[in-house]
Amino acid sequence: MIRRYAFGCPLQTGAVSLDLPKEQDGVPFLEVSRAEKAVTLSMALAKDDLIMGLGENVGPINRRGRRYQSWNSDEFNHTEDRQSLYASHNLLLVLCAAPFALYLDDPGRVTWDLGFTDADTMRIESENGDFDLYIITPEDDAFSAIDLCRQFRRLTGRSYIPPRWALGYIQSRWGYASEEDVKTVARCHREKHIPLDGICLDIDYMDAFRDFTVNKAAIPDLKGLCDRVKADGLHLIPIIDAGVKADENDPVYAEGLKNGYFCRKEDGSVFLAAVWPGLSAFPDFLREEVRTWFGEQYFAMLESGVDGFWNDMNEPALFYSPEGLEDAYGALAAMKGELKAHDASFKLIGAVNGIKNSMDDYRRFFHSMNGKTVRHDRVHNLYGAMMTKAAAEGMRRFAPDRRMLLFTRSSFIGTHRESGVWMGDNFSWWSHLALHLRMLPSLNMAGFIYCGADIGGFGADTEEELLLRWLQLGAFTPLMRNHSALHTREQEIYRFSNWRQMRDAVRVRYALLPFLYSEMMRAILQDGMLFRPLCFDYPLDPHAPTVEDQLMLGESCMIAPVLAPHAKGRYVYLPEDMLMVLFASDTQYTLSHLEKGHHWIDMPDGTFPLFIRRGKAAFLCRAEERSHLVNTDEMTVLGWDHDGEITWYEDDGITADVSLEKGLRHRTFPREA
Ligand code: MIG
Repeated sequence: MIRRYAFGCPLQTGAVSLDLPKEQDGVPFLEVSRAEKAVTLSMALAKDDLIMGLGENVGPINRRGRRYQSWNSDEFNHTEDRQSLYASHNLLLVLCAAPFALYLDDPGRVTWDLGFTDADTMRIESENGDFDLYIITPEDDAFSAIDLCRQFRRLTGRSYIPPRWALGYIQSRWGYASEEDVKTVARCHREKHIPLDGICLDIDYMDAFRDFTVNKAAIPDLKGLCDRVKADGLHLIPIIDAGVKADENDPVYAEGLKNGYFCRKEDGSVFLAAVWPGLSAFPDFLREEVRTWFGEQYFAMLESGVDGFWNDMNEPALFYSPEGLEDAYGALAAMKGELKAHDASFKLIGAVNGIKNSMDDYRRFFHSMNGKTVRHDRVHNLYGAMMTKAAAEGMRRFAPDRRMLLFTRSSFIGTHRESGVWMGDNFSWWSHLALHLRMLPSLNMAGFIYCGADIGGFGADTEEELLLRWLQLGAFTPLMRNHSALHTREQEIYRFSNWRQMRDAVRVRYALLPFLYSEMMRAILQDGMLFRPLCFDYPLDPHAPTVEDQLMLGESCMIAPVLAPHAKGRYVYLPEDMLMVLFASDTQYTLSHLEKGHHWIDMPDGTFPLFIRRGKAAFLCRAEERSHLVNTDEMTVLGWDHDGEITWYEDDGITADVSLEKGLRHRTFPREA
């Protein structure tokens, strides 16, 4: 059951796709209070109530005891205390005696105090005070959390469906700049027989970081390169940034300027801020005509043969505005000679650091929404979502029948219908490997099924063992991309001495690919989740809510990867009897029948487990070096006590029009002893 409550004049975000009538009664469960514009919703929490959701954020799966802020941020420092990352997914699940979910459809700043200030109280505050609040209550007692998420998806629409090849391994690095770089990556994977399906181009492919340009000196013929890459069974995925270089010789800028497509300041002039290309203008993606126009800019590269894009810097990230820079210089000048030793460095650094992604700048420019002028900060969290909508709609117009790969850094609810997400700039830290695991279910709750983190870690220098363990988690995530930052250690698999074990993790992924694709598609087409916390599936198991380092995967499986250095194994909790498949490679693995309960499990370096619930099954196919070569002609069924009937989903992996019924396949196997 879903009910809508309107507060003030809700801004139309497009997040929700069901048109529900406004309730006239008071909001259930929550106490409502107002202070000026702001609205606060609060509720008393009982000791064991669990709070989950909020999509892309740091912290535990059970978010109880913490605070968060919906404010899309270009934040490369994903430390434990971060209250915001790049996205705002205002879905919260309150799993208490009368479980419910709430969705706050508000594009401005929202703070979530989930038992932080007062352990027994939850307080949610909307700064705008104008929003639609949706309250979802269970329709089904047995699986209430899963059911709440399913209803949320019915409210907000079906999740994005990537092409099947997007489940292949993707290699990326900030720094690949030329045709030579692309060829080298392809060749080195080939030489060591490391499976690969895609190569990402980061900003270095552009001409001076200008959107929709290609540096001709480094890539003289993009179409020729795409053709060659395609003939090798690979796909190119270039990046696009939100800001458009303010240069009248740039056709995108000139056209946007002529048509009034950029965000403006109060005095009517175009708002400019520095990002990678230098001073740039920001398309007003909140307007439909601007989205249509920007979406068309993707066409030329699509014509050259690229099969997808990633959208970046769309919070939007702002290095500084000319005004902000002036203010900082002014502040520094005023400090000259005046600073006292004990606070000098703080004040100096503060004045300079403050120019980046500054609130002053976010208040300096305006959008036009349905003919009304709206200051950016009121709708900040929609910006990346609307850029990505522009790209998704453009690609759909370009090739209506074909699926394309798209993933974005910034998002809002609704983006899950158009695109995948990657989790942004993590570090090569073991703690971020664990963070990757914990963010998967909360992103899935919010509808983002096609997602993943930068494998190996983006910032800082990766270590061989960390990359290996990360690949062993990434082997199960829909987006499996190795990506790293400029100036960090190069982390392509082939550079490491234990590349064989890393390759074997990727080969396991390819052997599982038809199974994983099937599980992902069934989750998407049934408004379900691919990754779930254990307590979703075992609501009566008192230990399940405490498990933050294992996940249910699809209908049949559980994962429990190694997340610590030097570990030769780990403790795993089995909520029921399971078959453990301990992979050393796609063809070498051991099977163990394990009973419900706690187990220490040896998982030496090159090995990693997949657990299959008793009575259910998974299957392996023959691994190949490209995903399109992996087929279901032969499969090895893995299971314990299953009935020998395998049902899976399969399609051509590229046609946009899909249906669960048409895709379901069955095969019978002799029952194992
Ligand atoms: O300011 O394009 O998160 O994946 O490599 C950094 C360069 C801009 C941030 C993205 C990262 C990408 C990087 N970008």
